[in-house]
Amino acid sequence: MTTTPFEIKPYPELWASLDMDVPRFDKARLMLGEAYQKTYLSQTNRPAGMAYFDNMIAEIHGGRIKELLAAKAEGRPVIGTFCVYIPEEIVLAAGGICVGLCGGSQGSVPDAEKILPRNICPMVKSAFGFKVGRICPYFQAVDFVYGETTCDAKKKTWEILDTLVPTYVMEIPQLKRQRDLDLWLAEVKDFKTKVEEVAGRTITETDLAKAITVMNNKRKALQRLNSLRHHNPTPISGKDGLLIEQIAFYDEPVRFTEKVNALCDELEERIKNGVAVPAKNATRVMVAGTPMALPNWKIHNLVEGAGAVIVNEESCIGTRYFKDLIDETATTMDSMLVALTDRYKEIDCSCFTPNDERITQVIKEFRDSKAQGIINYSLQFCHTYNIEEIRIRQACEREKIPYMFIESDYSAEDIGQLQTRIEAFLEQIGG
Ligand code: BJ8
Repeated sequence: MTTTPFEIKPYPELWASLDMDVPRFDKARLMLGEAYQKTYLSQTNRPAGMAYFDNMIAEIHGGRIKELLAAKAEGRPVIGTFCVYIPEEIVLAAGGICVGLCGGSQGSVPDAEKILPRNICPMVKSAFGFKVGRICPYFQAVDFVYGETTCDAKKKTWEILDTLVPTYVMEIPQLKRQRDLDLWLAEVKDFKTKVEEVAGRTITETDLAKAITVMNNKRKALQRLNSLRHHNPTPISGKDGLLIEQIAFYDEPVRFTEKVNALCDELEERIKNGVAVPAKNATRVMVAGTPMALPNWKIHNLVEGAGAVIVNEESCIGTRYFKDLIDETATTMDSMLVALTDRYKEIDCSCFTPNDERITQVIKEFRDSKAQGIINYSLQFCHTYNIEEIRIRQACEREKIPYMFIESDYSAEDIGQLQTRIEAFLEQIGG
C-alpha cells in the first residue's frame, strides 16, 4: 500500500489555452485524484508495472494533452470518439491520433441535463456534459468528433454536439447481410477521405499496412494480458485490468503496447512464483455488457471490495476492443480496407440484430476465464443491452451459469442496494 499522496497534475495555463472552465475543472481533478488513491493505490501487492499506468492517470490532464497539441501543431489530425467502430488504423495511417473522450463520470451529467432529456444513457449525458461544461481537455483539443449511428441516444445527440464541436457521423449498419457490409465498406472509404482532408495528405498502402500492424500488436498485448488474468489464482486485480483497458483509449499505441507487454512479463513471473493480488481462493467473476468509461469503476469497486476478483470484461472497454485482429496479408489499398472492415464487423455490439455471435462469445469468455459467475451490466436506458439481457440470461440458464443482472448509472444512489445484491450473489457462487 502506498503512503505517498497521489496527485493528478494541474496544468491551469494549458487548460486556459484550451478555453476550459479552469476553476471547476481543477476541483474535478482533486476529486478524481482522491477517488484514484482510494480505489487503486489502496490495493496491496500490485505489480510494479502498474506504475506506468498510475503515471498515465497522474498526467491525464497534462502530459498526454501536450502530446495531442504537439501533433496538431504538426498538422496531424486528432480525432475524438465514443465507439470502438472507429477505424483507428485510418487515423494512425494519416499520422493522426485517436482518443476516447470522457464519458464515465456523474460530474458532467447535470450540465447535459440542462439540454438533453434526463432519461437517456448516462454515458451520452456525461460525454455531452463534458463538452457543454468545458471540463474535458480532450474534447477541447480534438479536430473533430467521430460519431456513429449505433444507438438512438448517440445518433440524435451528434446533431446537437455538432453545434459545439465538428462531429462527423459514420453510418454503422445494424444487420450483417452482404448489402449492409457493402455499405459499411463504403462508409470506411468515406471516413478515409475525411481523415485525409483534415491531415492534408493521402494515405498510402505502406501507411495503412504499418498502422494495421501497430493496432494488431496493441490488440495482441491486450489479449495476452486478458489470458493472464484467466489464470487461477489471477496475478492482477480486475480493477487494474479495467484501468489498463480504459487507458488503451487515450495512450499512444506503440508505447502502450510496450508497457502492457512488460507488465505481462511480470505477471508471467508472478504466476510462476505463485503470487496473486487477491486472496488465492477469491471468488472469480466475469463482467459482461455496456462499456465502463473512465472513471467508472463502480462495479469493480463493489465486487472486489467484497473480496472477489473480476477476471474478464466482455465489453467494448474489454474484449470487444481487442478480441479480433485484421488480416495482414492484404497489400492493395482496396483489399486492406476490405480486411479492415471484415475485422470491425466482428465486434458484436448489441445494436446489431440478430446478435447471436455475442451470446456465444459471452459463454466462451466465461469458460475461458474460469469465472464462477457472470454479472451482466447495462447502463440505464441502454435499450439494446437491456433487452439483449434476456438472451444472455436464457443462455446462462441453459448452461447452468450463475448469473446476475445490474442496471445502473454513474450516481452513488444505488451503491448500498448494489452492495447487498452483489454480496448475496458472491455468497451464492463462492461455495
Ligand atoms: S460498439 S457498445 S462502444 S455503441 S451504453 S451509448 S449503446 S445507450 S456505448 Fe457502445 Fe460502440 Fe456498441 Fe461498443 Fe448507446 Fe447503450 Fe449508451 Fe452505448
